[in-house]
Amino acid sequence: MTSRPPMKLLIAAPRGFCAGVDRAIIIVERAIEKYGPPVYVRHEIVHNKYVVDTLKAKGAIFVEELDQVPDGVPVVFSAHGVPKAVPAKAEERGLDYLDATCPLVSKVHRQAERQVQAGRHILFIGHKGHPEVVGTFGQVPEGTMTLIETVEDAESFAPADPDNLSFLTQTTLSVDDTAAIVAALHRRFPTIHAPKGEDICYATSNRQAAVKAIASRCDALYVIGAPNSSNSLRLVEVAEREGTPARLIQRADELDFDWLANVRTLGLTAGASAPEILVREVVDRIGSRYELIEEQVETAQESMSFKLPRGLEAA
Ligand code: 0JX
Ligand code: SF4
Repeated sequence: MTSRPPMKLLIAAPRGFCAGVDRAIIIVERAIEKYGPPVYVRHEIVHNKYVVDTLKAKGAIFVEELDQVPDGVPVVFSAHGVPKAVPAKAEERGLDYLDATCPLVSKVHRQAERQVQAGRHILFIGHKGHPEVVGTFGQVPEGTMTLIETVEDAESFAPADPDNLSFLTQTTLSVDDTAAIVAALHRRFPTIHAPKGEDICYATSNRQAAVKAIASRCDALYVIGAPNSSNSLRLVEVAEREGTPARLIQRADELDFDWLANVRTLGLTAGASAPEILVREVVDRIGSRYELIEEQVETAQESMSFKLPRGLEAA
């Protein structure tokens, strides 16, 4: 038997599921128990194929728009949030709907409404086309919110009333990029109204900080997550900015052992929508080729949990 070469594996913590993802998945599972299958889900409940496939096997049907949900069946809205028009339409059609929007995303929705009520124009820092951005824009009347994606956008924005602005952000952004955009906004518009707390959520910042803590010790780093998962993509960027080559993979079958040829220390983390079972799958697959020396590097402890919607609490 040939001996396996050694490899040090630094596993970041916190990683993987956040409280909003846990809650969203439980909502779909409980809805299936309560109503019986099928339960429709508008958009991937979280951006992870394994999670979606597992729920499909239990009786969930995933669609992109409410129009695709037949009359008389329950529908769940994804963790990323929806424009106001979506629950309004569901009500109009008499559909039973359950909102799995993360409470931290809903908090941003409410702040957006409040800023509009206060008569301020909102600069929303986020990524164009992302469902959370679409959902947050859908909380306020058209023309009251402008998307800012980059420092350049912040530098070139020409407001009608520079003294009547506020900004809000998507929850899953790069902490560092956002700080640079916010700094540009504060410099250009000293009276701009800032959100009370951070809009970037605890899970996003903790996962980025954990990657930062290990990246410089690693020759390469894998992030387990989906290509449409904003928070997972940000983790790849964090590692790369520390000078560590990093890749996003969904599952163990995407591991590239050629890429690992000269790697002595590998970093590993998982986005907020990636289940721990996939971390174990990846570790086991790497372990089939290398003698692994695993080290978990914990930079924060998380204890956040969110209440379930009424009617779905455990019996
Ligand atoms: O693309 P995102 O990071 O916003 O979503 P994902 O990967 O499904 O993560 C969990 C849901 C996050 C909502 O804020
Ligand atoms: Fe909520 Fe943050 Fe998780 Fe998004 S990443 S679901 S905002 S806790």
